[in-house]
Amino acid sequence: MTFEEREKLLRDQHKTLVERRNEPVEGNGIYERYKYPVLTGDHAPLGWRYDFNKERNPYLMERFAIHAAFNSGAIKWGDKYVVVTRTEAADRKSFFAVAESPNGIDNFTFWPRPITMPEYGEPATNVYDMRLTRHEDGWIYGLFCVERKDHQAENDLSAATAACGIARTKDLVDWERLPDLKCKEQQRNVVLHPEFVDGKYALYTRPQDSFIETGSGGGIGWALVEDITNAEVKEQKIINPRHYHTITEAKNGEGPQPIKTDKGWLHLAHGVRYCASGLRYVLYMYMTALEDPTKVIAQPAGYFMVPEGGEYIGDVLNVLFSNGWIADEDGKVFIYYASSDTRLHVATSTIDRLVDYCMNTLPDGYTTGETVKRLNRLIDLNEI
Ligand code: M1P
Repeated sequence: MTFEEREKLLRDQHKTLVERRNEPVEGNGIYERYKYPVLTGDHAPLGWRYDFNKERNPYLMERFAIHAAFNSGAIKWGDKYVVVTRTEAADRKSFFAVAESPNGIDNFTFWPRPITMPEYGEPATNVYDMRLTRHEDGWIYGLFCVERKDHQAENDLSAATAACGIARTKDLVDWERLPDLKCKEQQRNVVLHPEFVDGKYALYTRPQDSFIETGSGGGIGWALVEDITNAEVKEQKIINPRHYHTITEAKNGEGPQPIKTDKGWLHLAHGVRYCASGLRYVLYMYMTALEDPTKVIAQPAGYFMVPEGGEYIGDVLNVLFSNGWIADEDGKVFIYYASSDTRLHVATSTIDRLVDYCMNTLPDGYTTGETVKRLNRLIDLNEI
């Protein structure tokens, strides 16, 4: 194949992938999944991966591999559906990149350049999982995990620390980096609540004893912060605890920023449990009270979404993770979830359906006996 033929093939294949129409798949009444992922590493612009100069790159070989595009923050941007992806290069480093779609379900195209996130303190080894919050103070905040080498354990090559990075922007291109969240524990999955609470910034936290293990960190926490430009967790309370023998036994973490509804705040989160094949990540939902966002008012038993089919397979098997969703003014909700740390998908629902799901699905009773009672209750209803 000549250079020119190969270039044409690459460009045709890329166009076909990016412009592929997505189709909903009939689901469980709560949400619809879609046939194709909305973003993969292959969606990255060809100009990020190839040098198209024939003299410099006579074999037209890939010069920079983009391996994956997955856990993504999401925001409505004018009439566009925008995600800020965790994009992973061949060297295992993640970086943030913005992609937009005209309809939220397909035709996602990356903006011309990845985000150049300013550093704070010791340069991050890795950054990922940005949660976007359009805050009532007028800024758009991106909170994300900042991973650095754990210098207390120099000889352990996998020893790392996790902190919450904070940055804000008005245009998703230029970001002002603020100091990392100060906290006694390590932190991942920190999310900024969109409104002030008691005149303070409010954070969903996830305290953890070490880089992987939450240990004594009992679940999703809540902390108020006076100054977001010098944010410090002084007090933290657990609002959504982990439980033995449930989907959250090993850990849990807040997903995207919560959505305000007239019945309460809708939350999407992930729960993690140990099993013979490792960790299993699934998504679940809960609601908190409008007047007190720390008070859980509904939480259906078990999971909301689990990996299905090809979603099980990827770099980290058996993982669904979500850190982005968009609620349209007409009540439609676009849930961006990633599978197995490899690719990004969308599922659609509505505020009404999600509230109905949360309010009318019975909560976990924590024993087999209670589960059978719940099932019998439904069977009884169908026999009336
Ligand atoms: O590999 C699965 C997930 O592991 C981490 O999630 P958590 O903080 O809950 O342990 C994150 O690295 C996340 O990006 C990843 O998808």
